[in-house]
Amino acid sequence: MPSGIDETALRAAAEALAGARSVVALTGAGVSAESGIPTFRDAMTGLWAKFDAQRLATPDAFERDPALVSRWYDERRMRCARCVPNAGHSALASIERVITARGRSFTLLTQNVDRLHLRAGSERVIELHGSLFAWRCTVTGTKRDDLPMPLPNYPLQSEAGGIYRPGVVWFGEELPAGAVRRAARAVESCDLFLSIGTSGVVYPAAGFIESAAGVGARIIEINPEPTPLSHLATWRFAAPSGELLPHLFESASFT
Ligand code: BV8
Repeated sequence: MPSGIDETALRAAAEALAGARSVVALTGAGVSAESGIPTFRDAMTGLWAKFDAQRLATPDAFERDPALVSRWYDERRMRCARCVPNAGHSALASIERVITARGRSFTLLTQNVDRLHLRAGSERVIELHGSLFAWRCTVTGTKRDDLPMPLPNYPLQSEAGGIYRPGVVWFGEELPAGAVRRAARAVESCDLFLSIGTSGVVYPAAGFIESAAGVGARIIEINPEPTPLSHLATWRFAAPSGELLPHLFESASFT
């Protein structure tokens, strides 16, 4: 058990999970931290230390320097490919399996672009911000997730005479409408919402936490640090998700 965790609160949150009719989980970069992937805010080290992620993850940056931005994403893609899902990813996949086997609803909204939830076996995943493993032709919009690692050059020309851009949602870009619609529908009918490893500052993703509170769902926040939305949490666990989630799952007496 992670140090400093209130066992009574953990048991109460576990019972809420075991009895929930419809569960939504929102994950952020913190869920992948224990897999060795730096959080979005801590990501800018080494060659990238002089850049600001929020400025690099924009259409303008790509427009200005497609080679630099393509290289940043390709290096992140290769780093993620070398990492493996951690116990937090696995616990979420187990929670999904147990809940859906009982005919109840589970939806995983992720802001992460590392595909670790899918590699851990989660299936009901909505990738709100796309994926590092998908690239898109700037002319035809054709998506490719089979491009060689590393890319042969930066940027990589596409067959249609354009270039391949990262298949992620940049700041200032709309999220995929279908993903937002499916996410909003899941949140509207949820009675339990888990906010895990996210700083809760990027919208519209963070807005799903507020929407869950708005429909009366109970909220479990798992994050070593408080967030601007911690006040909405019914239970807040200041612990790494890779440690807390397995205990939450094991403490839940699913009937
Ligand atoms: C949009 C993909 C409509 C790319 C990402 C001005 C102009 C345009 C838009 C805006 C604007 N002002 C505000 C906005 C809206 C903007 C926004 O929210 N900005 C914020 C910064 C204020 N949003 C957008 O632009 C979105 N689109 O609004 O479209 C529109 C269109 C045009 C004009 C206006 C509006 C698009 C947002 C998506 C951007 N793309 N990712 C890439 O990866 O390169 S966002 C990226 O940052 C991540 O995906 C993630 O979502 C976000 C970082 O958040 P976190 O995941 O929470 O990660 P972070 O590092 O912040 O925190 C990690 C947390 O984990 C911490 O709390 C830490 O304590 C915790 N932690 C650490 N270790 C652990 C842990 N927790 C648990 N266990 C651990 N072991």
